[in-house]
This record gives sequence, structure tokens and C-alpha cells, in this order.
Amino acid sequence: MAGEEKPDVLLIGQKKPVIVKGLESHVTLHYLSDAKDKDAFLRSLADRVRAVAVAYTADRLDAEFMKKLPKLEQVSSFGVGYDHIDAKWAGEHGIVVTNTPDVLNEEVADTALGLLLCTVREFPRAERFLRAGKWLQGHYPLAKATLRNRTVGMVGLGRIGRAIARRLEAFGVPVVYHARNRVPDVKYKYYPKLIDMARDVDTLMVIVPGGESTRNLINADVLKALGPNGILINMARGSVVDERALIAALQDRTIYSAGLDVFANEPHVPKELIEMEHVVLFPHLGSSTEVTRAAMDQLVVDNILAWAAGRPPLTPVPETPYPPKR
Ligand code: A2R
Repeated sequence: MAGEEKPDVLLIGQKKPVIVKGLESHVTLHYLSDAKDKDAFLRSLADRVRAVAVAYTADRLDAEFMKKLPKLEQVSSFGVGYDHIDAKWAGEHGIVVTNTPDVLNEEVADTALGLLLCTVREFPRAERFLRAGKWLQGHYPLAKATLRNRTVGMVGLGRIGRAIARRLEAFGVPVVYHARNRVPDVKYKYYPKLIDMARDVDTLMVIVPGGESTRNLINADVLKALGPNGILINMARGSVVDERALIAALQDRTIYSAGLDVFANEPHVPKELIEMEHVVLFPHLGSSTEVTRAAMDQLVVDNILAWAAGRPPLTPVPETPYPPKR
């Protein structure tokens, strides 16, 4: 009977065990990664696929892609950031997009503090020193920077930003923030203008969404305002920082250092950054533990299962309110 048929779902990206196991008994899964000719594959499924699960992938789900699946109702995407999906277009065309917020907040905040400490106190560089046998010749030089006299300007104070700010408070580090809107229930000083905050602080912690509204938000002017003691930590997306301007600012010591978990063209990292001993570079580790990634995968599954059962999505993004306009 047609009513008992399992719905067809396209899986884009890695065949992650939690996602495949969680979905395969409830829906018929089609794997884009298996297709030799992706366009032909999508054409063959165009009449059937009504939902897409997006695992970890570099693929973009733009309007052109979604148009190839005219029956599409829901896109369940892995990760809190969804700048790889044209959510505005989806919302305008009755497609609900879901992401995986909250389950990763504390993990990403841990990574942010780790990256900040590594950058301020040069821990990775000191460890390289030990491994190279240099301790036998003398002590590692004293760190020039310290967290003790710093003020952190949060660029973004959402779910993850607040978890980072809580940790900073516990460390005794003053916190202020910039976002487009004041957050009503926090006591941190609010800066409506990023440039004003950059001028007043010596450390920026960037944790905003990627996409056009934040592209190159951290530009040469902001870095200049941050100044020669300045440290930039980017936990957001590479696109939020003008990478060329950052490289120039690090080379001529317009700012002191940077800790970067994200890059403009991952996994490619500019040679200039790799050659700089005093910056700290992480391979996009934000949420990357087995436990947290499994929780994110499970939320991808649960959003699809809710859709398949005719229930509202658990975590729709703001651009695609539920119920969708059709
Ligand atoms: O601007 P607001 O009031 O919407 O505040 C949000 C802020 N934000 C921005 N701040 C300045 N300029 C912008 N153009 C701009 N767009 C957004 O970023 C809010 O304070 C924060 C985002 O918070 P949530 O939506 O709760 O995101 P969550 O879960 O903290 O994750 C942030 C990002 C992800 O999108 C990934 O790219 C990355 O962290 O992992």
C-alpha cells in the first residue's frame, strides 16, 4: 500500500553510521556520494525525494541544487552553521531547513578557550620546543602575552558565544560583546559598533554565523583598531575574516597574534599562516569529539524522523519557519 511505503531521502556527504543506522529502517536512503553522474542521479530521483539529510560535506545546497528536487520538503543539515544552504530561498519555496544547534555549545566553547589559551600562552609552540629537544639547552622563553590583563570582545553572543563568555567569567576575564542586537538578559557591555569594541579591547572572539551578512566583518580597519597587543580568535567561519588583511596585520604586527579554527578555503590554509610560528592553527576542531558529533548526527536523524512522521521539525532555522508557506 502506498501509505506504508517508506519515504525517499537523499543523503549528501559522508555515510555516517549514526545517520545511516538511524534512518535506514524508516526511510529509503539514496546516497549522492555513490553516484558517478550526480546530475543523472538527481534526475532519476526528482519525482521521489522529499527530504535531504546533509552529513559533513563541502557540497553547497543552493537554489540551483534544490530546484533539481521539486518535491523537496525538508533539508536536515549537520552542524549549527548552515551557510552552505540557501535557507532564504528554501524558506521562500516552502522547504524547511533544520540544523543541529545547542548539542554542541559546550564542546565548541571548550575548544574556544583551548585555542585562546594556546594562542595567548604559546602552548603549541612550547610543546614543539620540548619535542625538538631544545629544553636540554635552556628554558622556553617567557610568554609575552597573558590572559590576566585582557578584555575579550565577543563578536556574536548567541548560544555558543554565551557558553564561551561563561567560561571567560570563571577565568576572571572581563567580557563585552558586539552583535546586531543587544542581548536583554546579560550584564556584559554592549557595543552596537564592532569598530568601537575593537578599539576598547585587546582580544576578539568571533562566533557569528557565516554567509553574506558577516563576510569580511573582521577587516583591516577592525584589526587596526584592535592594535598591537591584539589577539583574534576565530571560531566562526573563515569567511567572517578578511584572510589577506589578517595575514598582513600579523606580518607587520598591526596585531599580536591569532588563533584560528576556521579558514576561508578549508582544508587549504595559506602558506603565510603556516609559516608564522606565533599563530595557532586548528583544523576546524570546534565540535569534533565522538560524543558531540554523535549527538549532532542524531539530531539530523531526529529531524528527518519527525518529518517522516508528519510532526513539526525539532530545530528549524529562522529563515524557514514551520509550518512552511507552500
Ligand atoms: O546580530 P544578532 O543580534 O542576530 O546576534 C547574533 C550574532 N550575529 C551577528 N553579529 C554581528 N553582525 C552580524 N552580521 C551578525 N549575524 C549574527 O551572532 C548572535 O549573537 C550570534 C549567533 O548566535 P546563534 O544564532 O545562537 O548561533 P550559535 O549557535 O552561537 O553559532 C554561531 C556560529 C555558527 O553559525 C557557526 O558558524 C559557528 O558558530 O560554529
